[in-house]
Amino acid sequence: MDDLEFTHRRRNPLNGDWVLVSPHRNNRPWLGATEATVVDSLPKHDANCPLCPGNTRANGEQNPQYTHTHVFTNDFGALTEQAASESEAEADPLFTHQHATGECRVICFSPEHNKTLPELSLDELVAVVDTWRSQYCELAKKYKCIHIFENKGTIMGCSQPHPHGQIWAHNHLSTEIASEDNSQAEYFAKHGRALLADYAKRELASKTRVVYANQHWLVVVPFWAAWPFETLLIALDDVQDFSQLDSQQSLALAEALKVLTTKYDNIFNCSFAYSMGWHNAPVAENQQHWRLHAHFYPPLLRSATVKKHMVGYEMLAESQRDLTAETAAKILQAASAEHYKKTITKGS
Ligand code: H2U
Ligand code: ZN
Repeated sequence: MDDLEFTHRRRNPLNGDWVLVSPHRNNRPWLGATEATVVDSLPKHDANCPLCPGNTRANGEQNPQYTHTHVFTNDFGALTEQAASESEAEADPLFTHQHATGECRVICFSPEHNKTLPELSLDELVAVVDTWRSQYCELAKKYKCIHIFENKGTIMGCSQPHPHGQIWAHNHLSTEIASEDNSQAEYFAKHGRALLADYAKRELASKTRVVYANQHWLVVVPFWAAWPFETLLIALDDVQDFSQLDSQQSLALAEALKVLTTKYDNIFNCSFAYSMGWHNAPVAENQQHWRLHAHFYPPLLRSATVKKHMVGYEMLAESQRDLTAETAAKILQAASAEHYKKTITKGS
């Protein structure tokens, strides 16, 4: 693919979006992280944190003395179980609207205020995966579309440093899930195979963009990545949602999460901000076209503070990037799988 050295566009087969890639602008050889190490000095327990064990939240409720993960209903949830009215939504072509009901929850990943995902032990990460799984199973009885995600870092609008994620579950299909569902169903109808199964195979064969792989999971900088260090975490087995994961797949997922989030932190020796989230198949019969996957969208570009701004052309036209997916993958491949904080402790 020599023509990829010149400005070109790449298409995201999951949602149909295009990204403009300008490799001539920023693919200088990477010299490794030149950043000073950023060490945050957060306490293990913060009396003012609404997510720490034993503390009181905004609604006056007290958190239990939890020891692994803790899930509670978001006190300021964007979705509620009650619809505004019983009347049918109007289908006005210019003022179209529909009722939206659902539930929003918060998941504390650890009782320790100052730990992030890469700093959790494998067992603690398995507990996070198991919580995602049990929450999915419970909510799938009631809702069609279950978004499990994490906003990490103030740069991404995350309000609390305490390690946590969120769940928004609802009955309508969100825009992104609807378009990924259509694309994967179309691909399956045409080729008789799942789009992401084929994609994972091709990436594993070429290795160019592969960041990490184990028996059950693949981490790749997708060919169509829009964010500088965007990755896609794909289940290698024929699974469509969290309810299907067995203990081996869950353990392997914990391992993949540990390596990926550690590598992220090691790029700029800082706690690497991102929004990540799971794309489960919509709850329905016959979802063989779908493959369970997660997207990681980190905003940092050049340092612990210099982020990629999705403005101007991106807002008005389509995403644009200078750093190619292949260069980003090389940087992630070269990043150590041992967390920089551990290296400091050892070295001092
Ligand atoms: P972020 O992941 O964007 O930081 O959101 C944390 C969520 O925690 C946010 O949605 C909820 C906020 O509504 N929250 C509570 O439900 N209760 C609290 O006491 C504080 C934060
Ligand atoms: Zn806390």
